[in-house]
Amino acid sequence: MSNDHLEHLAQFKAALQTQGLDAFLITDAVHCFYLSGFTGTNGWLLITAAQEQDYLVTDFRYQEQAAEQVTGLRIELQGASAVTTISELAQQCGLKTIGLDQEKVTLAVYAQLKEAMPQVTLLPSANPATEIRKRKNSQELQFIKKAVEIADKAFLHLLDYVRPGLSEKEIALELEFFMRRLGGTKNAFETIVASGERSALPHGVASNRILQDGDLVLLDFGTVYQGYHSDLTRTLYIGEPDGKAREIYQLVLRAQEAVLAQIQPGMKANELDAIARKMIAEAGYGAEFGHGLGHGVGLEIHEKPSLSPRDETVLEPGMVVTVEPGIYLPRWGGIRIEDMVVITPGGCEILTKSPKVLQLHN
Ligand SMILES: [Mn+2]
Repeated sequence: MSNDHLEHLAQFKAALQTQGLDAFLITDAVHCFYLSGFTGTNGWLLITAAQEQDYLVTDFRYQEQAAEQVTGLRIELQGASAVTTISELAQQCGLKTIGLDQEKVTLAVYAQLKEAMPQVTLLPSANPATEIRKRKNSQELQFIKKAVEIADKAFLHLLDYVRPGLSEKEIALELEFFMRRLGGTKNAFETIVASGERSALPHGVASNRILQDGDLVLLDFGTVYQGYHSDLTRTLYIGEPDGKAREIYQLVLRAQEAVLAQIQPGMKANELDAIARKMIAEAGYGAEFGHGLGHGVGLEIHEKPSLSPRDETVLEPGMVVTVEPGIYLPRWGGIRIEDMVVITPGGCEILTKSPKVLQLHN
């Protein structure tokens, strides 16, 4: 497994140099994998701004695995603790200021580090990798496309499989098993199968409710391939949809298609959100679209940028985001349609291929 971590590491070191830090400490597994290729559960990275050598600190259990997976960093097996080893490395390298990932380093670890190296200034900082991770390289895009393809195939299977009499949990299980068999390593998040009035819960995880004729069924799921996630939502109607279901489905679909047609690099994230929000509000359902339009996807299911009214990130080629407007009416139901796209120089490439059909004939 490789995610081109040497390219990420080089970008990270370049970003560090502009921050005035001698080094940066990474303690979480996702950033560790992104920058080193290491998939173990215990790996800390000490990455220097201007020195040649960077370090992965892990323990005995991962000695061989680290040697196989990691290039470009020196592997150090931790002694008494990872904290002790990091403080020894800091002294050897003559580091005076070390940035700590303020989102990930716990207060307990912060206190231990301070005690172990009183001579070093420890600065809670934004992790430069969260910015770099917004833009996916071609290898990452391949992995994401594979994760999307598995979810698409699973949805086609569901179009045959879903029928009245099944419980939401049975559907979730069938779906998850199907995606694993196609090579997905795990669920991207807890599978949402929300039927009937439960479809008004935007994150209604599968329950024991039995599907019946006249139900809306909101399906939101994804898988992980080589560490990269997919995220797909479709809403089905069991039997002949009534006028209200058709009206709301068409509104959500038109809002989504308007966004997909207008995405351009250079636009701000919140401008995309505004396109869908305006259409839905003008139709009288503004208050019932209570979440952001979408979010970045990659090594985590929710990444930057967020396509929300508050996010002013300027969109750039290589960013992968979801576009998922929805309308939720308590005691009636909800409808959401979600695709994943990658921003391209000319607009976007829609990665999701699943058909957008409301009526289920089974
Ligand atoms: Mn999503």
